[in-house]
Amino acid sequence: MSKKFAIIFLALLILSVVPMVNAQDDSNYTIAFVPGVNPDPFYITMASGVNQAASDLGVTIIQQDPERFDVTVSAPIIEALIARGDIDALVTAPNDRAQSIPVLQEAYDAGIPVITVDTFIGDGNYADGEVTFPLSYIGSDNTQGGYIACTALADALGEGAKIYIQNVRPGISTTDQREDGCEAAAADRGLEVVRIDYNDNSADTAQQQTSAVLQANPDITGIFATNTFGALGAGSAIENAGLAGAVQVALFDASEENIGYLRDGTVSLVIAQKPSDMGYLGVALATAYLDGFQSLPKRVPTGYFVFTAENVDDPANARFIYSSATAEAQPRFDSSFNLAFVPGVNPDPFYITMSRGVNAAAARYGITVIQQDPERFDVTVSAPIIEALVARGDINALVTAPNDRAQSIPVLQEAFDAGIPVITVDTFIGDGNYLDGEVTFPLSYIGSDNTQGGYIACSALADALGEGAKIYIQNVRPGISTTDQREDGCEQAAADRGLEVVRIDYNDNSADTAQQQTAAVLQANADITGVFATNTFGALGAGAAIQNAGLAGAVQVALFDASEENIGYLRDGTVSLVIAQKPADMGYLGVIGQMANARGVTSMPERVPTGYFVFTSENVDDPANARFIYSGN
Ligand code: T6T
Repeated sequence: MSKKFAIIFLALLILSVVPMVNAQDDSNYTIAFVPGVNPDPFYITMASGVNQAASDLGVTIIQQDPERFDVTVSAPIIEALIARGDIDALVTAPNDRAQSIPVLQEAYDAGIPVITVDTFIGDGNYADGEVTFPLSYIGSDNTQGGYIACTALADALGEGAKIYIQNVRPGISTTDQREDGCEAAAADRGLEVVRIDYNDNSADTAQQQTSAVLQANPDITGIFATNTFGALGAGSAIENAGLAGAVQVALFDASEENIGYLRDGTVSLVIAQKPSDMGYLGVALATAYLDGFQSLPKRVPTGYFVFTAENVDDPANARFIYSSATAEAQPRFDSSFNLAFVPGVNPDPFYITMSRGVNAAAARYGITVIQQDPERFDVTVSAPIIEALVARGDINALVTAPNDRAQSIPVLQEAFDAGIPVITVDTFIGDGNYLDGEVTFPLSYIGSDNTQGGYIACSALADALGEGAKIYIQNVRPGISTTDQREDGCEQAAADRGLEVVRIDYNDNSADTAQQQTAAVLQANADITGVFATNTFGALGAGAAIQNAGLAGAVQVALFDASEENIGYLRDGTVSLVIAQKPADMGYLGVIGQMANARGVTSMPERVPTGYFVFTSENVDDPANARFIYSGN
């Protein structure tokens, strides 16, 4: 790297190590938590997660409980919270997917960000569905839950069996979907759903309804109860009718009573949701948003544990049983918790910015960050660094950007095998699908959708240049997950829009090399009118080459990464587009994921896409967008 580039990056590196102002100083946020109803073991357990996250992150919770699962009860509670004027965010389980919209819209319009937990409003698709103002919907995949329950009944009863569904009330997103899931399983497995009753969330009503139906239909051999209260009532009815074992029963929600029905043989299956995870992640993501790190996943599915007679007494599974009292928060983490952070390389404005997010989240938790920077984006440099960290024996978690999707696997496996949970940020290993892909041991992959990023860049070139234009791609090195995908995305856009990719060069992450290559290609191919550079260093070199050749404006250039230099090229007209990733968000959410995991949360999403901001000459000087320019402070 030339002296000029080195000085620039060194300056940025120095800025980044300036001690972070503890994010907690001026932001002990007040977060309102409004469950669906209480007392309810499900929401009582959720509150344990809410309170633990609040303690870990240093925020204040105001919990207000509706006494009935009813929007006419919860709406006034939320309106009163809005009227207080001191609520920074709202975490709530809306009682009705349609009727709860107005009051939550009111909160949003009052400047209170909303996260829904357990239930959702609209169609639950907050990315581009009926309702999009909530930040995230964190909860079970309830259709899947109903399907699991009634598949289990089918396994026990066989095709042709007759079953009965005990549900709550139409309009509740969760129990509506459980009913749908059960009916889908019944259709797939040849069960007949004889009747569905709605108990309005009353165990007494559920018991009376179930007794009457079993009396009137002795050929019903299976029952599915879609939530705690229906389960409580159905279980009592089965017990009172002396039908334990004669009727197979699948219950939703692992309250202590429902677990008791499993232990005494009254029911055969209890599906546990993870309400504590919902609560913890709801508060953690709300805090991230309020801290300015706003790339929250619009949907966080929180998974299940399925209890049977065989596994109900295993102590390892006790943590999935709902509690009848909200647990006291465990003591906060402290500086003895060592989180290792290994960027892809430094100095690099992208990773310098990422460390800002890492340090902000770590300051909230009061933990220690041990940052070790590879001096080259190269696994032969980063692997020994990670090995040395593993050898220390005191690293509790690792957040890193692997340099190579294949060659970085062994050292990260070594960390995992040593008991160090791994989260990858920016880049991934294997195919990046940590749920059921080539490599699944990392907890999560948090980073841009890079294929989309490359597509955006070269679609913009196509918009400016038109069909038939010839373009050049400045890339880094094959094997880097992110830049490989950006190249793929650009080539897809070129194919869709009739651009010709004349040449692709690889600069090995050197701005000097990128500059020499770009200058040579532009000299040899006067008909190239578009350039796409896939990362900071390629952008820096390509921009310099365009400037030196006096081609600013004559050649359309799309750059990845919003370093100060690349923004400068946009401002002086050298380039036409700069795509900003959100590295600080990646860093912050990487720490959240690790600390949630350390608290026993098992629902961190395996994939968290962090989005983009696309700079053009029209929006680059808007102060509201300055936060997307890479900087260490
Ligand atoms: O099943 C849970 C929850 O998921 C549902 O939305 C409402 O009922 C419960 O709270 C259990 O009572």
